[in-house]
Amino acid sequence: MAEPAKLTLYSYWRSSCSQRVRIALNIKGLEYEYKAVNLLKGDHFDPEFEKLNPMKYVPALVDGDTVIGDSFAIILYLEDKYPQHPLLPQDAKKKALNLQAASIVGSSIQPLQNLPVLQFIENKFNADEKLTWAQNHINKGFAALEKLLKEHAGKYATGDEVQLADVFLAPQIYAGLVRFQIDMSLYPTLARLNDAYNELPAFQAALPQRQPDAPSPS
Ligand SMILES: N[C@@H](CCC(=O)N[C@@H](CS)C(=O)NCC(=O)O)C(=O)O
Repeated sequence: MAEPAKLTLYSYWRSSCSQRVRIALNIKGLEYEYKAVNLLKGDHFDPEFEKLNPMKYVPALVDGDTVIGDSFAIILYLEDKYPQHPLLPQDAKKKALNLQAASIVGSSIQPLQNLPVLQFIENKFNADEKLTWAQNHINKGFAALEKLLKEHAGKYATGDEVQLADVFLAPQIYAGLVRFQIDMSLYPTLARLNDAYNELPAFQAALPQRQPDAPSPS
């Protein structure tokens, strides 16, 4: 019998978009080969990598002859192809809530604090402006997520099961805390969820500092 094709994830240790996919793969118990793409060295501009992700972003996933270069698309693909430990509920309303929360992170927070945007602001203004810019957009998104989820959250964002919203939230909260000094006491629901994520092996194994390309602690 043919060996099942091995999954390969092109990732950068500190990329929150890659972290989402690492969490989803871990939750679904899928083994994968980790290929590091060093964003600081510009590996993502290599023409060979561009064949995997035409936007020249991480992550990219290769599964046999399937190549996907976007974390949302990758996670929805994994959900269809590997339905174990589903990340989207059957209930239409709860599913929409998960998609909404994921979209707030993926469309209204992360793109505004992506590396080239921050580099542009730092070059045009200074490092303080860069931080203020990132904090404004993260706080706007977190305030919306706090309002949206506080009525629905159980142990996790939309109930007592880990779902898509959690997969997107955890890396963004991590980045907010570690890279952008966000005061999470303003968002008690999100802060509580973050404590719950920190207890889960699938989330722990996906943390930036646990990745093979993370710099060793000094
Ligand atoms: N919508 C894309 C966004 C991907 C993205 O912005 N990736 C960032 C890291 S989280 C990146 O590669 N940044 C490097 C750059 O823009 O030069 C996704 O969800 O995969």
